[in-house]
Formats: sequence, C-alpha cells, structure tokens
Amino acid sequence: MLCSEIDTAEDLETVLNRLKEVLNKTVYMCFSTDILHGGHISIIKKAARLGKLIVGVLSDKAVVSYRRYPLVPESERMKLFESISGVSRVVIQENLSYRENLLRYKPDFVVHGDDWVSGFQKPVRDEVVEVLASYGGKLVEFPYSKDSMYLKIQEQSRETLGMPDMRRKRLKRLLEIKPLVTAIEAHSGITGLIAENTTVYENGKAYQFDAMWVSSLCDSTAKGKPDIELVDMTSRLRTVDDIMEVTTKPIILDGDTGGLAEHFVYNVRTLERLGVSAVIIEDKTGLKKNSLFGTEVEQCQDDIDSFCAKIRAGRAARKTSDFMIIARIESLILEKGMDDALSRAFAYVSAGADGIMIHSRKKDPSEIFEFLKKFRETDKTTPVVLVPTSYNSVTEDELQKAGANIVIYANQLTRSGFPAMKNTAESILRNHRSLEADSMCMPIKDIISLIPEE
Ligand code: SPV
Ligand code: MG
Repeated sequence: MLCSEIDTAEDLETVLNRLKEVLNKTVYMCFSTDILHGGHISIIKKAARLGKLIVGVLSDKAVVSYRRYPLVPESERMKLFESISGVSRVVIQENLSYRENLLRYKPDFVVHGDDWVSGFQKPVRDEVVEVLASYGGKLVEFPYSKDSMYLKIQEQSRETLGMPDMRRKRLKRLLEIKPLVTAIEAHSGITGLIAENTTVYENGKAYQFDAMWVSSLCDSTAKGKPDIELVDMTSRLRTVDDIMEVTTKPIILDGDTGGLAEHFVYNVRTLERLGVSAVIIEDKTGLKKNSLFGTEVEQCQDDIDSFCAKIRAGRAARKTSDFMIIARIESLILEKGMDDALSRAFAYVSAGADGIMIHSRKKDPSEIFEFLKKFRETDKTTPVVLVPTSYNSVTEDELQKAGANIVIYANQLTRSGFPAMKNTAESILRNHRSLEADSMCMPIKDIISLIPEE
C-alpha cells in the first residue's frame, strides 16, 4: 500500500515514516444504516487507509426524521461498527449535521460516498466542507456503489418494517425517541403513500410525518358517507389493509366511540393482530356525529364509569403492551367545562388508557393550553394527543413545549384533494376538453413512478 516493495533500508524508512503519518491522522465517517453490506465494508476499508477511523453512528432520532425507522436501535448499531476491523472508535452523531462532531474530534479527513454532491444532502456536505476548511481538514469522496443487490437488501429491510409485529410497537418506540410525534390522515393506498413518502428538506434537515391517522371523517367522506359510524369496522379494516399494503409507518385508528364494550374487545384483538399501533375511542354514546359540529347537533357524552369500563375491557383483551388504547375526551367540544375534561382525563388514565386525546374546536388554542398545564401538573408521563384542526395557527413546537406528545393532522389531505378534483372537473366541463386542466394535473410519468412495482 505504501511502497511496491521493501528491499532497501531507505524503503523501510519511507514506509515507517508514512505509517507514522497515517497513524497520526484521523478520519471521520457517519453511518445511518442498520444493515451492513459489502459496499459499506469496502468504503470503511478505504477510509481506514487514511488514518485512525472514527465512525459516527447517526442517532435514532435523526434517522427517523431523515429516512425510515431504524430496524436496529442506535446502541446496537454502535456495537455493529465497533466489531469491524479498521474502525478504531465509534461515537454517536446526534444530528444530520456533522458540525458538532467535526469540531469535537477535528478529524483530518471526512470520508463519504459521492452521492451527496447534489440532492437533499448537499447542504450537509456544504457545511462539512466549511467546517473542515476552518481547521484545515479535507473531504475525501469515493464513488457511491449502485449495486442492485445492495438496493435489494435495503428494500427487504423496508418490507420488514411493514410486518405487523414490527409496525405495531413503533408508535410507542417513537414516543420514547421523539419529543413530538406527528401523524397525517390517510384513507387509501395513495394517501398512505403520501404520508409514507413525503419529505421536506430544509437547511440540511429533513422532515417527515411519523405516523398515519385513519380518520373516521375522511374514511367516510372518501366513500361519500356521513361520519356517523355508518362505515362499519369491516369496511374500516379494509381501508387499514389497503394502507398497510403500501406503507411501513405506524397507524393510529380513529375508533369512533369504540361501539359496545362487548364488540370493542374483539376489535382490539383484530387491530392488534393486523399491526395497528393505537386505537383512539371517544367518550360519546348513541348516534355519534363529527366533533367539529360541536353543540350545533345533538351529541351525547358517555358517563365516566361506563367509558372507564370500556377502556378496562379493551386493556384486558389486548395481547401485547405495544398496542395503545387512547381515550378521547369530548368535554370541551360539548362545552362541559375544563373541570369535567380534567376529571375524565384522570379517570380514564386510572382505568388503564395508554394516552389521552383532548379535542377542541375553538380557533384560539387557550383552552388546550390550559388543559395541558393542569393535566401535566399531576400527570407528567401519559401521552397527550391533539388534533389542531381549528386552532391551526399554533406550531408543533409550542404544543410540544406545552406538554403534547402526538399531533394529528386529521383531514387536510381530504380537504385539499376535494377542491383540486372539483376544479379540474369544472375546467373540463367549461372547456369541453382537458387541455386547460392539464396544468393542474400531476404528469402521468410522476403518478406512475409514485406507485412502486415489485
Ligand atoms: C376524524 O378525523 O374523524 C376525527 C377528528 O375524529 S375530528 O374530525 O376533528 O373530530
Ligand atoms: Mg372521527
């Protein structure tokens, strides 16, 4: 590696000096992968030739925001790299940005594949170049391997994530990793794909939704039916299955009132078996209407004891502690007051609810903030779910700081899709051809590539 042959004393000295040089240099690489293949080993070998190799393992929190949920947690991924020859040290990299670790370890070289020269990782690379320049380090890039076998390995690990046992427990795990979990509604395979794949890259950061909400409102609307528990569980499960077939993210099902406790227990087992992560049931009884009607329509709230009995029955029926039964409180919607909302929250948690959802249809989020403050004075840990449809000016950051754990964007895909489709239909009717509507439509090529083929 350092000279073709050692056959004189000078050659030996050259090699020894070069070896000293290499041993004094440090190299840094960062990995987010949880599956090691030949491509990784090959670049690690090349990097180790430049000096002592420090491997940064990207934290679970950062991996979740950037690609998919890691199959292997960060502590195990660290052990994986520790066992590779040529790796002299393994550290955690908390963020997609290398800055913190580069300034801490001041490596002489950063090694990376050349796949980040363009695309969403470019801002991360630009920052690496800037930080290295600040102390005289260098970036070394090797050609990125596009071996189809490696792509297949990645795809197989993605499929594993969609299996029921893997998917079900992920909501709980996400709640441990992330201060705030976000979910968006999905009511079909195609909206599931949007929830699964939509990513926004901004200043070297990546944002994705963590989970999907199978809304009763949107599932019913997609079928042209009112949101009154008319679309039955068999049909709702069909929707869940359509979404599950093409996605891997955890699913939170809007379970309406949960129906009769005697029926709810069966549904808990079915949902658990399918790999759904949570069901949210609301404390209403009789003919359920959508909460966003508030007191404009007649709605009846269940009494505390009867709803607690339903929660207890569901808890007793479930087979794993991964599956969450979340109790939704309708007191603020039905204008029953803050005290009623709080006493129900504490009662439902005591009955075994794994989380609380508090709903409001006010534009002003102050009643939600008041609830969170008072609830958190007593209960610091039970996850709280919010649906900020009406109070939509408040940011995720503000809600998280106030004590929320899950934010659900419950109906925005349906509400945005409907006017887009209506405008297109009207344009075709008005112009007696589709040319004018074309600019409102996704190119055929894009829609074909959106749907993965085997
Ligand atoms: C749904 O999405 O069906 C919900 C949330 O239950 S809300 O419509 O705000 O009541
Ligand atoms: Mg609903």
